[in-house]
Amino acid sequence: MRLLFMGPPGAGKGTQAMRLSAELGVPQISTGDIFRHNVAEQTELGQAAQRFMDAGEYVPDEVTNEMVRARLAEEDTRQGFLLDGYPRTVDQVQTLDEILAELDQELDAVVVLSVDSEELIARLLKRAETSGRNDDNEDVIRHRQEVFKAQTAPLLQTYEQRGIVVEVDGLGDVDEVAERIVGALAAADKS
Ligand code: B4P
Repeated sequence: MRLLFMGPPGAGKGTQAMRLSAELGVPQISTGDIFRHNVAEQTELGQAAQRFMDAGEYVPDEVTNEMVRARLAEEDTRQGFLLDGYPRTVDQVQTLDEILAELDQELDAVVVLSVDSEELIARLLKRAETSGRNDDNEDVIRHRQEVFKAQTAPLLQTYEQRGIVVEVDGLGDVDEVAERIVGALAAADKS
């Protein structure tokens, strides 16, 4: 199973991807988590990413693409993977296509979580109380929503044209949304 999780910041990508990856027994690859880990460890990659993340901007494509290319070359992705938060730009979509072609792999589905913007902001402000993330404050949260609308939302069309989008309502409690995702993948004959 090779899946992408897409949706605006706060839609529940990370939350749901973690659950589904455990259920399916395939790795969750969250570009945000990998960046945060590198920032915490103060690696070169972390230093390259930090100022973009703190400002709510995307990390440059060259940096992000190389990181994903290296991760998808690892052995544990052979039976499948769940990409969470990648691709987010046109360039990343093209690079992912190239990487998968080189590996002779194809995506099975793109799970798109939709949630209205005020709920997104409320969720992220709630997370801000405990996360310690520099990008969880109201101004940056609002900016991240704008960046998503401008750069990532249009990419959905590309995957819609390929007929692999599975849209799921992300409102409701975490268990409810998880059930919806599994049901929607089954209905689309993707599980
Ligand atoms: P991410 O780590 O992907 O952060 P995010 O978009 O905010 O989503 P996240 O997965 O954390 O939140 P979720 O919706 O699960 O990216 C952070 C930064 O990294 C980006 O701004 C960028 O700088 C950089 N980056 C990452 N990928 C990149 C890429 N491909 N290219 C360039 N730069 C990149 O959950 C949010 C909150 O909602 C949580 O607190 C959760 O508990 C809560 N929640 C989830 N489901 C809920 C539900 N059903 N009900 C109530 N609350 C819920």
